[in-house]
Amino acid sequence: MVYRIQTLVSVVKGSEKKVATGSNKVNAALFLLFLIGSGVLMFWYSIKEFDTYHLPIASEHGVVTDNLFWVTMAVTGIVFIITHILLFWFSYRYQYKEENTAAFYPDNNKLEILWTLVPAAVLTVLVVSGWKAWSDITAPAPENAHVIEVMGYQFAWEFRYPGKDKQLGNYDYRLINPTNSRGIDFTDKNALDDFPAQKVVIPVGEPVLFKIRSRDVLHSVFAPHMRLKMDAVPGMPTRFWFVPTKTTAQMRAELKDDEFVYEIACTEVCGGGHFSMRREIEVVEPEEYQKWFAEQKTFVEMDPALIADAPSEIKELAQIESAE
Ligand SMILES: [Cu+2]
Repeated sequence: MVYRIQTLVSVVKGSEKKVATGSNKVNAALFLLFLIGSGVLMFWYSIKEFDTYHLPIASEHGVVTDNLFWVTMAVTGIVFIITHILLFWFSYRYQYKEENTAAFYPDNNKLEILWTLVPAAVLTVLVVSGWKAWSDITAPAPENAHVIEVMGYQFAWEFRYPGKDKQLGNYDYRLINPTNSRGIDFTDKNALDDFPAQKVVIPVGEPVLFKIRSRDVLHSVFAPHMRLKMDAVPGMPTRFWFVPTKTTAQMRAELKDDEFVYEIACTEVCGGGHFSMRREIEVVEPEEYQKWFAEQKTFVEMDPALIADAPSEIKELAQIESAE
């Protein structure tokens, strides 16, 4: 600081006219080199990895989110490119030279109005269209939606289907124990036909509602092909509904990849095993879904001890249901 003041004072006095012009030239050239180098790298990488960040869409609302994404990308991308070319080019073009003198340019109202109103208008359009799309996507699910509970914990997802009654049984964290990892209340008759699943199986073309919760810390459900992403928050159930548009088989044919599966990942860093929170979604034809649904075993069928302490009418109900 003191050195800078000394230098400036001596420049004003005229005693030290010579500022290091050599390092200025090098800096100016580096600015230009950085602009060209990073520009080339950015375009090269974006094009090379296009297929890994632009996955085919497999849900109805996915088309809307992708359109929004690309419109936003185009607007902000063009502005980004223009401003950065100018930023680095000006640093080069107007590098220090002894013969240059600074111009005094107090203000320009027209220009200021222009660069305030244009971005304000563009951002308003982006924000309002995004808000509209988001309120459509997060509107209440249709009555006939297939409900699936998605519970995150360190470190996996657990899925629960409501069974024939289409009603998930209640749960309470105080009921969680080694045989009841989800804390399901088996004194609630709605829980009697609930069943677990290792992967999410859903019918194509029909609405699906994920009821999302967490057992411990923050997690986030992420199904990239479905353009689905929703946090799992302990103590605060969240939800997301969507309509899958392509079966796993159709997507395999489209991608010419027989191993393809839709994935669910956790997209909230939640601890050491975060990476392992991978599960599959299998999208099938509605008939196949009905068949699969009917074949599943309920929690109580798999472990009758779960209702050992339940009232006698619950036990009777369970017997009637398993006899059906
Ligand atoms: Cu997680």
